[in-house]
Amino acid sequence: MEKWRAADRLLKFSSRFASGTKLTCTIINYDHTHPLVSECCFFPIPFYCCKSKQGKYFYSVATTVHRNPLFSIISPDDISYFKTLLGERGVVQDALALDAANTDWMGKYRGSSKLLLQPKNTEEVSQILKYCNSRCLAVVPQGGNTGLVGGSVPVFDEVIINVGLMRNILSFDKVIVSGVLVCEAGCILENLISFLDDEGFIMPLDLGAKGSCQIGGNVSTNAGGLRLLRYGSLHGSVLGLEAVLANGTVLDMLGTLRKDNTGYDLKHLFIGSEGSLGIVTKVSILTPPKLSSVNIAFLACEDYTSCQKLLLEAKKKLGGILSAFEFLDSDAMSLVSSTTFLGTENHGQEVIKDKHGQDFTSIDLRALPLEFWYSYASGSIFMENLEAFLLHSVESGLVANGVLAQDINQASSFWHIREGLPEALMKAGAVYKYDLSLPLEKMYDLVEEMRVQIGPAAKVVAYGHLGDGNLHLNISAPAYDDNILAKIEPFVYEWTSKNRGSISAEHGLGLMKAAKIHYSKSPETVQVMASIKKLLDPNGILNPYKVLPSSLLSQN
Ligand code: FAD
Ligand code: 2HG
Ligand code: ZN
Repeated sequence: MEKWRAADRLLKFSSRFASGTKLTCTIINYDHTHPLVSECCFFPIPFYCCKSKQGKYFYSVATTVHRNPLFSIISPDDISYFKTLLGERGVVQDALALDAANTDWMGKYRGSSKLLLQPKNTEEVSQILKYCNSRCLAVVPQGGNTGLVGGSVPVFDEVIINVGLMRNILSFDKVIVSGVLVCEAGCILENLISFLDDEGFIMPLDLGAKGSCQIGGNVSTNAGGLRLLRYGSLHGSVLGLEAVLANGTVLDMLGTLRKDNTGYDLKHLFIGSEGSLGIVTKVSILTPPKLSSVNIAFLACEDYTSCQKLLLEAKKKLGGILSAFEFLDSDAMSLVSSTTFLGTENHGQEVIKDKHGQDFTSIDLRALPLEFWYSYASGSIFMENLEAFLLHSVESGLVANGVLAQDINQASSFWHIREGLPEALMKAGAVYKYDLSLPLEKMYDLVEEMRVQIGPAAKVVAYGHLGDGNLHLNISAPAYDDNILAKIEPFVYEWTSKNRGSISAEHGLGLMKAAKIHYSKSPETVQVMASIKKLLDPNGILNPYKVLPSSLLSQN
């Protein structure tokens, strides 16, 4: 078939490398059809934090956190007030539901809140916060509870506020300003993706937790995900939002304009502030048109340097049509292979055959140690570009092996491998997660140094959004262990800081890294952040102990 000419040749060339491949990579061109990740809900949760006389200690945090004594304890009168305001349905005290809401996705962070509130509209959010502020009741805004830094669950007894019942799509303008979606903050990302798909558009944001996370949570974490390379961060695509401040004031910044330079653009304060400045209640977001077709390739490279060069080549040759360039290393691949079903018929073996009848059964994806992924939009002309690019990459030795998806099922199964990693790590035991931005040329040095630093006590697994310079460094051990943690921290933060990286590329600081912010931000910058926090939330009731060091906020 003419269409697969280059793929056949790719296979032919790559078969020379099949046995000795050290690293693998994936190239993808695929945007809206990968599988729904329903497993991103709650898991049976082990109990990993404990109380000491000094306060609460988290194995993954390495700091002891004290309850702020200025915060009130919830009383029966408070419950009565909330029932009058929200009705019985909006006031959740059921033990099972509270257990789930108190525990984060990883089962690492656990609070002891006695109350979960579910407002139905902005006015109710406003009334809740006004009341909590007057009573000095601390609150934690919660979305889909898929955050990975302990930001979405209470530390002690904070009231949990979840806007999940606020899930209406308010408008979608595909005529006047093409692609502006306005919705309530509780909309599940996956539902927005489906809605837009029917309209011929896509969300500029996609991530493995899409089945559970809410757009309000995405905005509040400034989530990055799998499409940032092409569509940029939410600071670019969020056109406006509505947020409620700690004292109940509703800030209407729900613009839908592409351009608006009237004064300070305050919405940006709420994008990525992790619920520490206000509760996001509505969002307007610019969505791009759906791509006419998508292609995905899963490629193998001999080493990290080749992967890095491949990315640079891809950016140069495929430019704006490249949608994603993801990678995983050999330890990540063997982990996901051992815990995730990687079928056989879905990986292209039957479809991609070269002229001599050789097929991909001789290049079993499960045996490939390191994967990179990237995607780009295409009509047939683009497919030709991709094939030409792959062929050139094979001939120049950057790509050692690989496969192009032949249909949506194969593309889905490629994504399934990449998106299955966080869950595979959870299943493997205790995991220390680091989400770092690093200069590309240094990125894998850290992984290798970490392996030396830790020795055989734990497995160092690396993957991430290579196209965005974002490494997900995961250290997997049979159980949480202070000795392991002492080998990781502060080493990982110091290394990142020394190389002018960021200790939080996309997950935020949450509880895990609130006290570590100085590794990535200057003292003066952190001080201004603390001033903004104090201005907008003088009693500090919004998501306490998170984002900024508590020591700074308690100062006058
Ligand atoms: P939650 O986890 O509930 O909350 C996260 C933070 O936002 C908390 O601090 C919370 O207080 C605050 N918050 C939530 N809702 C609101 C609101 N309405 N107003 C104010 N504050 C609020 N992240 C990425 O960036 N890229 C990825 O590729 C990615 N992949 C993931 C894959 C998996 C399998 C999992 C489990 C997580 C992944 N994440 C990723 C992390 C997480 O999913 C994102 O941070 C997501 O945006 C969180 O949304 P959520 O609704 O679950 O928010
Ligand atoms: C991803 O890219 C998420 O899959 C999770 O951001 C990263 O598991 C992680 O460390
Ligand atoms: Zn990520």
